[in-house]
Amino acid sequence: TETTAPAADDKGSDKKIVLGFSQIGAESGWRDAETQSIKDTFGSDAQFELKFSDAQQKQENQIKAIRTFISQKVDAIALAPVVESGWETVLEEAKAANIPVFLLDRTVKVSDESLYTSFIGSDFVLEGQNAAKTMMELLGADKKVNIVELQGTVGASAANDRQKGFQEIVDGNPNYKIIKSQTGDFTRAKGKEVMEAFLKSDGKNIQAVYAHNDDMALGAIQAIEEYGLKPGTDIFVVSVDGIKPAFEAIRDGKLNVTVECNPLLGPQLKQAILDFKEGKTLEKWIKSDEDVYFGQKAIDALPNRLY
Ligand code: GYE
Repeated sequence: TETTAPAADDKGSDKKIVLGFSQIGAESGWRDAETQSIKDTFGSDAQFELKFSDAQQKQENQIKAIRTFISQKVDAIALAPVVESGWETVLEEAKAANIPVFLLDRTVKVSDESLYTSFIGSDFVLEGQNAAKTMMELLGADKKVNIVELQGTVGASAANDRQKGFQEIVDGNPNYKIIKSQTGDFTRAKGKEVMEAFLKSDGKNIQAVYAHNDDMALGAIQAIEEYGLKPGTDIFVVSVDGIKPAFEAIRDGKLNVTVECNPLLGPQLKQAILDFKEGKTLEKWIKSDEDVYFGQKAIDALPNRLY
């Protein structure tokens, strides 16, 4: 009888699944946590090989990376798209090469939904709504509140939809008004800079800050302190993400609320790729479960935060 083991290649048993991941950059604590999650998940699983590319915030670099992945004939592409528009051509190229594309954490606007396999990420409209609702709940819906908004990267789905959801709720209450809105590019440094300008022009007229991510809120908190006011008391601050430094700021009374957004997407991405390989039908949107944190609940949760 035959006892010879089949050549490894026959069964494909030691042929790795090659994943190309085009990451946006390293603008926030949230993104660093996501990068780590992807590296941990795929680095610790011998069936996979990860090709990681950092776009340094530039869409053109992401498009180049995807083209490189296509020419390397990777088995799957993961893309965290810095902005929503401008992806049609390169996604068509991936589709023509039969390579599935998984959108990670931000979405794209395309006329043909078959240009990507699944979007794995959060409901940003809901996050924006939750930020506004919690602000009204804690400050009182009948109080007059002038809000300044620190927006995320211009053209990013996370910025567009967080603004949309928040605005929807604010529009339903004549006491609440967004008086200034500007991008802080999801970074702490820019968040601080923009907040300084807001304080300079509107100072005592600002009752609340809505930041599209925690890093910008942390920058704004610094600006408020340097201006001589107390963040969390004189000016209410709410942001999105739920990174550890945000929980610490809540504990210290400087941040009022953080709306959670899960960056630990590695395991879900891995499952999606394996399901796809087995021919299973995937959800078009693989959503994360998320919470809203403030007060004692945030303090209690701090020791167990994973990012
Ligand atoms: O909220 C922000 C990051 O795309 C959901 O990007 C992500 C956002 C996140 O830089 O901190």
